[in-house]
Amino acid sequence: MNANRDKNGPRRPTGASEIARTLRARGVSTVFTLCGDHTNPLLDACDDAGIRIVDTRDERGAAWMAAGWALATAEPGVVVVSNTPALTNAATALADSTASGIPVLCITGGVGLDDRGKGHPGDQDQVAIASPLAKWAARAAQPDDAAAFISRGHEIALAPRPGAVVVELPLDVQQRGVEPLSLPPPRTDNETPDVGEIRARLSRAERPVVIAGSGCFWDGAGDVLRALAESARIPVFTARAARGLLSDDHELCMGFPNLMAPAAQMIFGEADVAIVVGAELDVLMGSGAFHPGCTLIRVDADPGAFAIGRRAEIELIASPRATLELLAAGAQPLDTDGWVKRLREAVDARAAEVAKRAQISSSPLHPGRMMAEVASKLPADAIVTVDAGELALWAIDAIPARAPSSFHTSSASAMGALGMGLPWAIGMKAARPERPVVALCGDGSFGFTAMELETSARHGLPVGVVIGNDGGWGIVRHLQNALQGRALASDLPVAPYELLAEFAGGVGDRVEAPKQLEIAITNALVASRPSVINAILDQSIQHEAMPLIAAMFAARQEGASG
Ligand SMILES: Cc1ncc(C[n+]2csc(CCOP(=O)(O)OP(=O)(O)O)c2C)c(N)n1
Ligand SMILES: [Mg+2]
Repeated sequence: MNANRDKNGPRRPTGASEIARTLRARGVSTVFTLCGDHTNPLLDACDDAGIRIVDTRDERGAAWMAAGWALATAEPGVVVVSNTPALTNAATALADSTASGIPVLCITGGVGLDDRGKGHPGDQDQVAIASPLAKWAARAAQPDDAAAFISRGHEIALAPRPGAVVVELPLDVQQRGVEPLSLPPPRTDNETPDVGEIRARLSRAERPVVIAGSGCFWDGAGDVLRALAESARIPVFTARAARGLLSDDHELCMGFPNLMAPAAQMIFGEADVAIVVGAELDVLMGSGAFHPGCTLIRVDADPGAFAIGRRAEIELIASPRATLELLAAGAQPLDTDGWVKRLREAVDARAAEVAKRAQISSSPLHPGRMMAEVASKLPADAIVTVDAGELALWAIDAIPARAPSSFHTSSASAMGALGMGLPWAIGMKAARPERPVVALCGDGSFGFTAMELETSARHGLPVGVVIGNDGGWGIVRHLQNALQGRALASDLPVAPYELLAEFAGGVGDRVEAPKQLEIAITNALVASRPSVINAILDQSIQHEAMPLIAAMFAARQEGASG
């Protein structure tokens, strides 16, 4: 118990209580944590301030839950970890959030400043450890300044380009008495972007396209994106955190601009004006491989985005929301009916191909049938995370994004890390309890953070986990076989993962046939406890993109040895 609380009369503010008050004032309602002696005062103060504490089983899980919270709300997620080993555990999730542009504020405790250099456990330089992983890492050494550091950290995490911020709070900084903090909110620059040149180019366009990326999500630009698309009749692709900002069901939405999708190949080969807003032109999007005749226009609040991919003719450093709003306001309908129709046909033809997988009735399950079954049961507001290698290819094909913040895949994260599917899902459920949340995991990926099932049960944050169990690190195994002629260190047992649900107080099912999966998924979507559906897959099936991926690796191998 807080020593200050025992005394009668008003409590004296401490570093910890001012931080908790500041977090609350900034709208933070939930923190994810795993306890430790060096954060007790802060957790105590958070509870006193009415902040919900979701305690987890591993700091990696906690930090990924904070990232999930961010992806569901467009606000920074907050994670509190105890000290050096807790920070290093969280490191993968923090690094992944920074790399993927997801705002997370990580507060780490630390040995008291007076105790430094005396051999206390955890007395390492956490700022040095965090610096390469974080957008900003700092130690709050003065109790009176500590809340200001946290406030600043919260702001920096969300500012373009978002990322993880780490603030170390030594124990004594949390405990000492302080003067209450009063911080004026920073002024925002409301300068109006100059969109004259973009408007002029757009007015002459015959085959325009907009690619909206994560920057549109963080900037709350969904409504203006839709307004521009509809008023100017421009087809739109959505990438990463922007998936679902314009529903995949909308006639002008062409889905994710994945280089392998026929509609994406059409825009790279034929678009005459491409406006890329808040999106990074990474390798999944062919690094923005538009043909030379296409005028590429890039808009981003962070000019760093322009450094990756094809150079643009026009680069505008501006808020995606403000820019799209201005473009929508002055937009005239373009004569794009033929262009939209051709793209639509390409999208629909591909969807029809994928839909055929719903007819495959073999057992063990075909991964395409598994995805078809899941997709057919998901309500439009469901949130899906995908955590796997090859399984993600099947998921990207089949699972539509019909609402903002509804589809998140680890393989689209900038690090390509595994293990976030379940913790992301739990963080999202904490933020959006009214929406069904499903994590689609590979059997390998699930293992990294499976213990968080217990967190999900204990905190009443039920998520459905569907494991595509191919008894292995499937995508690696397929590539090893293709490139080296044998698999090595990539087999796993076809383990009874459904039993883990029971241990955690949830519901487990092992399914091998489509009908069983249909029943299990229907139940999982309405369950009040976590569910684990262990879907046993036919290991002989490989996704049709695998030979292409293998050829890419083979070409690189040749290049390296040639
Ligand atoms: C943290 C981490 N470790 C290792 C890898 C390398 N890796 C990429 S895909 C993959 C296999 C994933 O297996 P699984 O989750 O079972 O999905 P599957 O490919 O079988 O569908 C591995 C090990 C990684 N991306 N991230
Ligand atoms: Mg697997």
